[in-house]
Amino acid sequence: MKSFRKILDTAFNSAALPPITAALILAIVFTALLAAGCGKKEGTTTLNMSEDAANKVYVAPGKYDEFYSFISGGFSGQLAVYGLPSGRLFRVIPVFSVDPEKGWGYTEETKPMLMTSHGFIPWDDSHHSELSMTDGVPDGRWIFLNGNNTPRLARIDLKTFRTAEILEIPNSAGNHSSPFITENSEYVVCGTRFSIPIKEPDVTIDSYREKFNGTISFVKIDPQSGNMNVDFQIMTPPFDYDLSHAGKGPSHDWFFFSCYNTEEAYTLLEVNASQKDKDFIMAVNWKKAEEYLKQGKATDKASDFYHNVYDEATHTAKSEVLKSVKMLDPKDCPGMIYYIPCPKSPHGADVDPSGEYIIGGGKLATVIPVFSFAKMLKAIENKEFDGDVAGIPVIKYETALHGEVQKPGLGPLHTEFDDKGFAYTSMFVSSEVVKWDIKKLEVVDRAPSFYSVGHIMIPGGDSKKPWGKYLVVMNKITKDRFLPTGPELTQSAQLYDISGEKMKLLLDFPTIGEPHYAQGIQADMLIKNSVKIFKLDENKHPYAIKSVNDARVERKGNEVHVYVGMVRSHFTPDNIEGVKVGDKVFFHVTNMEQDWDIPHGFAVKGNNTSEMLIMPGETQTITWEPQTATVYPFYCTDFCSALHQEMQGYIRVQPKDANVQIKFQTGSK
Ligand code: RUQ
Ligand code: CUA
Repeated sequence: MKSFRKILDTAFNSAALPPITAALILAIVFTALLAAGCGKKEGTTTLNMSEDAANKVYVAPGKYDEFYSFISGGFSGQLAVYGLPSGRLFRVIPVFSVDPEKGWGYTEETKPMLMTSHGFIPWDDSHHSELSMTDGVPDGRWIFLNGNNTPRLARIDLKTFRTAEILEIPNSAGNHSSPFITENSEYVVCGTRFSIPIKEPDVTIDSYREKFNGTISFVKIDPQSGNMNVDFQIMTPPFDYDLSHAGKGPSHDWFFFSCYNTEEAYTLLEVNASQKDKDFIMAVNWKKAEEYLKQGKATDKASDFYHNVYDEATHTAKSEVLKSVKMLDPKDCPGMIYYIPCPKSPHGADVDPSGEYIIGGGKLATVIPVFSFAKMLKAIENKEFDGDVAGIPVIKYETALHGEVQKPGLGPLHTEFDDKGFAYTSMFVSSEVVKWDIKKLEVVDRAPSFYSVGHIMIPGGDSKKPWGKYLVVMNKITKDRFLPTGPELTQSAQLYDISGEKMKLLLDFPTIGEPHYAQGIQADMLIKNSVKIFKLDENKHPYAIKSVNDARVERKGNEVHVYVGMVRSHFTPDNIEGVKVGDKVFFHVTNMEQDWDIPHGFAVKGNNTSEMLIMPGETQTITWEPQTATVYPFYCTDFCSALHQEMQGYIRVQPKDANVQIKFQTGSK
């Protein structure tokens, strides 16, 4: 490891190197690091581990973890829920994905959640999660997740741990700088990674500089229901907007976005977007934007996009198609946006708990720049600008700078904070976490990560009040850390104890999908609100049954609607006849239980969707188009009682031209 760091130090200290050479060296050395197993030294782990570590992550059987953590699933499109400090996986929440384990995206009720202007899209790439906040502190109501590929924003309800809402983001591509939130959950932002042609769709790619634009969307959150709508968008120069964070305290009115590719390259970005010494942090005064919106400065931009909401009263999602958004152009809105130069291709744009310091994580930078919000305001007041980009003033680097952390390591990516005035920055290339003093800008500790850390997370670590006890490190490469599982190894995270002066590695744990960013919250805050059952009385699903006496089968043309009731351990009805090939069968299944943790499952032989998993008091529907005349079994898929294996039934399907009547029964009825 050391020797690689030396090579890199040399590479970066030779300031004479043109930027392209530095970028190339970086790439070459990184490749070498990978080839060398990321420079792992035997015994490094054991050095850090101790009995103490085992004790610290041990959660005795039957005991609860202290924190929930929500780790994004990257290209799995899901969000996974783990306990800390144990690292135990509790639940995988399907968000932008189908999930046959739960029937998500297969049942008629959940299919609309995955509708977009491009049709039904059962996949996305989810990088960042963000908890809702009150007074700058996670409040445990909702968690938001971004979808990169087909730009979407999701809200997950933390009472049910289910996706409650998905909003497509128009005029965007690669919704990456998302879903960061303001102190009182006024807005969640969505910044586009790819700039795209917005004014006219069909243009040549080489007209990028003239015809492409970025957008930043401000999605308003209803304080009661959590419902999301695109309040306004801001059209920006064609850069790549990477990450962001809202201000807090004194900087409450502002949002900070990192951007790379200020070179405005549209090909071979690896080289062409690494030319400049500095890119930008974009500071947006969203209060000003709101004023301009009120003054009617926005134009209506026609845009088709989907808004999907899951209603827990009907247990059903509905889609609506929206047609237009309000677009603000910075040219008409002086004082709304400023650029601050930031070395070099920044990823993280992180605001410390006091709201005074803004930290840029320049992937290719050799320092960590720390900006001062107060100085930024002064610089704006005194018009200390270095020209402008498309009318947006560029603040002079030094005038907004609090200072730089020197020689922090290589490839600073992302910074989180503890409750004692320290910042922690992940270093992708040198594969470590660096702890530093925010005021003094001095590195006080460093700990290796295994390997190539991306984001890090301290529960509450991007809020006003971090719980500065644990640090989760999310790695890009696991190499030799786990049992081999073929060409692809498990993804993983690591847990560090940060309660003392030195960071201590406690645990490696595997994760679902590729973990990018995560959030953590004290478990007590969620436990008390967790829903145990849905009240059957309050079930407003149009095909729900409240009593087994209402269980029935009805034919409507070639549709057969089966109203099924489930109670341990039988279906009502469990014998059904009178269905024909060519029919479309709708199983509307109500779980009539009113006990916690008693879902029932439902599956029928040969059905080419998935099972359903129905929570107590809930109704779900699956469709089935039988192809062959015979008798088909169906059964409960979730072990619900000693007689779960008896929870089964038959449905008879006859030839297309058979002259049959619907018949159904349970027992001798
Ligand atoms: S990112 S290191 Cu797309 Cu925030 Cu993953
Ligand atoms: Cu119901 Cu198993």
